[in-house]
Amino acid sequence: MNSKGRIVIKLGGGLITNKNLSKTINKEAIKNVCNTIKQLNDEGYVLIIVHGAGSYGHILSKKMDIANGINNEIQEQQINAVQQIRSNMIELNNEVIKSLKKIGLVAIGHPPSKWAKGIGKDFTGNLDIFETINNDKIPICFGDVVDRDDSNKFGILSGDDLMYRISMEIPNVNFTIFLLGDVDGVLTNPPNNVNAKLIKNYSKNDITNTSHSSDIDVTGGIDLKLLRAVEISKKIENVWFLNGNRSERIMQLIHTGTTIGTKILP
Ligand code: IP8
Repeated sequence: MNSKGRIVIKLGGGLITNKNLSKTINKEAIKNVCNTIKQLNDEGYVLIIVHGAGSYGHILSKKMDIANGINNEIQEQQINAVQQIRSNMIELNNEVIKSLKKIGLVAIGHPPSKWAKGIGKDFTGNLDIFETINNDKIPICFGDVVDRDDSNKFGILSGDDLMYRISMEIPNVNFTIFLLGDVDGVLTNPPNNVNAKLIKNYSKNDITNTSHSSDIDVTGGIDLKLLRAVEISKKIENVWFLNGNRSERIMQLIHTGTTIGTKILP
């Protein structure tokens, strides 16, 4: 492990897809963020990538009530939907891997449905796959439908829970970064509110009037992200929410320790 340490970065589903329209990808955003990842990799940082599901996962999960586990009345449709969502997620993951490959980076996808069980931050599964010793193969995983050992049979493991466990358990993480799609960081009000202002330092007791669009999002939206991020910040000094469309801010943060965005405090 080199002295620069690791960066754990989540490409939010709202950044890499259009969340409202089923299976619509934002290739330009993926390309830009991959270029930044390349720069970081060239500078010797070891990266771990997590990504969200956006419209490749949340819409069908919502429609088929996947988060609440098996429902005998619609069991058959649900089982088909689970297969469909898992395959959608691998497709989205492959788009990110392909985009990295185009610029000379090798990323290895680790679909959680194949190695993780259970939902929430106490899911089980061997996290050693993320503990790469150099930066020539970047591990990448994503929020997914996973099996559960209880009567629910399946459920949704969010990329935010993966961010938490990876940041807490893999050694030498110096930065944990959540990239958002359309905002500069955590805001005081939903982004469409004219009074919305950027919160530069967020800690647990800060009140935000977040807009968790539960009609689309089947995990916890910004609320779950914030909860996990605060927990991560107890261990990792640099936990940030940034605008994923402003790659220069990611570089500025890594180089100077600060930028426009929200720093999460314990
Ligand atoms: O977007 C959700 O992951 P997230 C995964 O990281 C699915 O919360 C399949 C909806």
